[in-house]
Amino acid sequence: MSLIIKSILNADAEARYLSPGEIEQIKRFATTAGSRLRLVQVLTENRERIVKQSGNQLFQKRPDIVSPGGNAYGQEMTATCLRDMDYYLRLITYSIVAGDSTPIQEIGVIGVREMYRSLGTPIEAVAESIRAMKNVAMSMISVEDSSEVNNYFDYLIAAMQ
Ligand SMILES: CCC1=C(C)/C(=C/C2=NC(=C\c3[nH]c(/C=C4\NC(=O)[C@H](C)[C@H]4CC)c(C)c3CCC(=O)O)/C(CCC(=O)O)=C2C)NC1=O
Repeated sequence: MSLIIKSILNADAEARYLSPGEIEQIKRFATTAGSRLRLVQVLTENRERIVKQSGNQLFQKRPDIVSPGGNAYGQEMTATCLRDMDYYLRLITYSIVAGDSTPIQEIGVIGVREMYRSLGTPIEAVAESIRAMKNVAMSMISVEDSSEVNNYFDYLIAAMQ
């Protein structure tokens, strides 16, 4: 859900006009639209590089997960691991567009612990992979654009701890 839709639904639920605070938030959302879309473009265009580089960093730090007995051992499982990383990067781009962490939360966070527990996937290593993607992504974007992106990566990392 985008910030605009969310504000409208909240206001309408109470049959009221948008509050000055909500209008201010939407104004900020509108002023940052250009920079947010630029970010999404960079992340989208570089998705393969981001996932590959961070995947390599993860496997260097945690060789156990790609060793025999590890959850991402073998070509197919390693590919599935990288696919999960790509999923999370995609959810982050959705949230940057929406200006709202709801897409990350609803698609990628709710139930994630239980899911990874049942798959035998070490969730702290998934968090590590997202931390690596954050660092690689940060090296591609300007400092002034980075705080918005940082927030969503951090939100996801925190949800996995
Ligand atoms: C968009 C929302 C969404 C998410 C998040 C998602 C995750 C997801 N990851 C899965 C598997 C998996 N996920 C991993 C990931 C890893 N293993 C590790 O050791 C690493 C730490 C990590 C990579 C960073 C692996 C290896 C599997 C396969 C496990 C197995 O089949 O035994 C599965 C089981 C089904 C399948 O194999 O596709 C799901 C549903 N699916 C979704 O639709």
